[in-house]
Amino acid sequence: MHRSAKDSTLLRSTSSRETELIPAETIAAISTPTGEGAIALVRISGSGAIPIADKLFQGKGRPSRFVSHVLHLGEIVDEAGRLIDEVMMSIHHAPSSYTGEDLVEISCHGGTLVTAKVLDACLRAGARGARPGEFTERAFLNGKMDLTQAEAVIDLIRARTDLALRSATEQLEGKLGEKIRAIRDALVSLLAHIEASIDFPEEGIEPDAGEKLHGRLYSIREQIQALLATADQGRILRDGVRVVIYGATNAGKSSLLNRLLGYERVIVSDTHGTTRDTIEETVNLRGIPVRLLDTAGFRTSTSDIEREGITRTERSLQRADLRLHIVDRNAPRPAHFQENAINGNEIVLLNKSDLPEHSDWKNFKALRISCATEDGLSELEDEIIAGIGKQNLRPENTVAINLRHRDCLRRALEACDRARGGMNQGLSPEYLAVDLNEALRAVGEVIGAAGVEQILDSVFSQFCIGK
Ligand SMILES: Nc1nc2c(ncn2[C@@H]2O[C@H](COP(=O)(O)OP(=O)(O)OP(=O)(O)O)[C@@H](O)[C@H]2O)c(=O)[nH]1
Ligand SMILES: [Mg+2]
Repeated sequence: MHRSAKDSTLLRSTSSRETELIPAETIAAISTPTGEGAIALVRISGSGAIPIADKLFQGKGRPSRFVSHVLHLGEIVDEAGRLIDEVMMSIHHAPSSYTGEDLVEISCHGGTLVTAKVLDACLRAGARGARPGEFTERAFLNGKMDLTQAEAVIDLIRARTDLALRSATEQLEGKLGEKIRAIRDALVSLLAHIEASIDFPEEGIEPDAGEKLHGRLYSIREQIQALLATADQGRILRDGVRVVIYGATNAGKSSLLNRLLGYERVIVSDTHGTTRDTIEETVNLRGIPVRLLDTAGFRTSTSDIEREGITRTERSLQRADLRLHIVDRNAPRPAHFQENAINGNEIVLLNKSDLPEHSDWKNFKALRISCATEDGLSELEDEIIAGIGKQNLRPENTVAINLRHRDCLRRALEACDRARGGMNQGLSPEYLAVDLNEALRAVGEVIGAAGVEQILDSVFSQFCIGK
């Protein structure tokens, strides 16, 4: 199995200078993004990491004699002893390292070629290139973190707002894992009770004990449901809310996108039909990542390109979390405008409040804004936040499950419900035990405690190499 971190297969080192054997499962990768930077980090992990460091590093002392977690200045040399780069190196002895294995970190100069050469030297000395997420995967396999914490590493890297970052940090600290473990413990103790009644059938389940079991199952169900309710928030923090700006041509959609972004991203002009494609940008609105979409304006058009643009607008609207319907209050009410179409996830905006209002809009209840003077934009932000808030967003609650967690927890909930139904029908405890075991397995999958193999690939393949 490729993922056995403790694989004892040995490869002969390709180095001509030393003939030491390096474990095949020692991995190396560049952990910083590609491109030029002041420094880049190359990491080596596995039981061969320190012997490899000994081969490559020239400085005061050998890495194998370094104190753990201390930086040392030196040079990385190739097989022929030629200088590749001047670096800082630290070694981290197992198990006190990120991966839980011996880990070597080399900070070299950030050029693309230099970094590639340092990595190449590590590979020639016996390491193999790491797969995406393999360092974190090893941390998980070595018990340094549970699966929710490993996933939080991805969320942390991808977080675009403070709130998303706080949520990821708390998950990394193990907040979600704690809640899952509490549910598991409750399930285990409930199962123990039921299994006992299977082993000692003559004692049966007393009626009042039956009541208690019911209560306990109910409370487990509540806890699972409370976590499931955070799924929307999880999706919003990870992916952002989709807010689609739409309306007639020339209403000021692109002007609004530019205003909310704070810079001139899209072309604005008084020609009708300026924007023909959907344009997406993410803004941070009070901690919530908002994916703003500017769209092609509605009008009857003879141009194929514009019609395609309008089809795209309609498609975006179907997938919108919130719609901003913007109209020009200086112009007559457009043909497509229907008051009764206004629903919960739509905000109507009368734009160009700096200009006189057309009689069609007299007494019309809507937020009046001006992209020219920025009038009403802060009220608009309030309304957007309120609109998003309706969809289960509670910024004070930072535990937020992802899609994988949701799938596991839904299965757990279904199994609990089957067990509850079974209890009501007075089924024998064996049947209840089957359902509760299934719930236990599904809950365990969230933290990677059960059925690990099939979920690991999907989790770690989302990482970048070197993480
Ligand atoms: N006076 C005034 N003019 C505005 C305001 N907002 C936008 N405009 C002008 O209205 C015209 C159209 O603005 P855009 O933002 O390009 O409108 P749009 O809805 O994106 O138009 P299309 O891309 O053609 O569908 C431009 O000349 C803007 O300068 C406003 O609040 N007040
Ligand atoms: Mg436009």
